[in-house]
Amino acid sequence: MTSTRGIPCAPLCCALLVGLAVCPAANGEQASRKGGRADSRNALVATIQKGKYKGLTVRASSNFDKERTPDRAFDGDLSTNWLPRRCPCWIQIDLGGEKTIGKIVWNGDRGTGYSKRIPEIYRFTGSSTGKFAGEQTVLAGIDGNFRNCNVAHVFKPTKVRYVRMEIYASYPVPRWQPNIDEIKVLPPPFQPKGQGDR
Ligand SMILES: [Ca+2]
Repeated sequence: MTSTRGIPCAPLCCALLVGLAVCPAANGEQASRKGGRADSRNALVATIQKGKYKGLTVRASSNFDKERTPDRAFDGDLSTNWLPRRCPCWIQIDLGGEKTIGKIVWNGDRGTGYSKRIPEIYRFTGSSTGKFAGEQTVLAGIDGNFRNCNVAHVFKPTKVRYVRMEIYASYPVPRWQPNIDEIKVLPPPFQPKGQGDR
């Protein structure tokens, strides 16, 4: 099912299901099939080489070349980035164990040649198994981001091991690959009043 612009309707499904934890239509395997095939020259599984996530594993639907592998979206360096081959696409991190998270911040571009390729429709989902086959929880996302390349999402504290960003369409051209410099997966920024008192 597609919209009149040819954009997968999965995000709309999610929007309509706000409040429900699981959105099977947003599973990563679907994004993987549409997002492209593996390139044998460039590994789709990478280990983060520096920063606070050093040593953790990242997977992605594709990457454009060996200079912009998926680990570079988590290396703490805004001058390095992940660039997939096309959109829709996805990238996910394995936190190494279940963590309680409540905030995600992403940066899209630092003025490279891809500065006009903004994630327009995207979701962050979390999973304890890494399957992303329907068990995942929708954490945050936007339908219709036309200008922001630095976005912070705060959501209900959720325990997950794997966090995935699924990008369904870019702006201004839905199929153009977006450029992702950094994704930060963070603990809840505050404790809801009263929680833990009993
Ligand atoms: Ca980076």
